[in-house]
Amino acid sequence: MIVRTLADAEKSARCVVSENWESVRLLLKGDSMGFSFHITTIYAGTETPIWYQNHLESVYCMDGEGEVETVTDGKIHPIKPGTIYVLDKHDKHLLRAKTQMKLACVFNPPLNGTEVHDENGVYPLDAAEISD
Ligand code: 9YT
Repeated sequence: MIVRTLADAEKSARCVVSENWESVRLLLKGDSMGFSFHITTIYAGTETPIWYQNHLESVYCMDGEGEVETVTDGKIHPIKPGTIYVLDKHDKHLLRAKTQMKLACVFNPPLNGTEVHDENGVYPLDAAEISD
């Protein structure tokens, strides 16, 4: 069994900080579960272009308010606590946080651990692994 706390993970290499967000990666590829699980904080007032060409992601909003715009059709999806959005088609999108948002995120395949977005909002498949 694996047992971890968010408080401990926040103080470790599992906490990855980017310009618009920070992601505490509680489960990763090294845990051999077939998915990774993260608690992500999106900073208020930010817009993040994302296009997970190599991953599927489900995102459940626990706190805060924002929206997702899907780039192909310009559709705007409001996001608030209790909403899940699922990028089942590797959807290219813009994530806008009106207030700070707390999200629970699941990735398949699992992230290695150190991924940050490249210039297209993509996570590569060959990022360095975190396995502590
Ligand atoms: C919702 C989203 O994808 N935000 C970017 C960070 C990502 N969730 C992560 O790496 O935890």
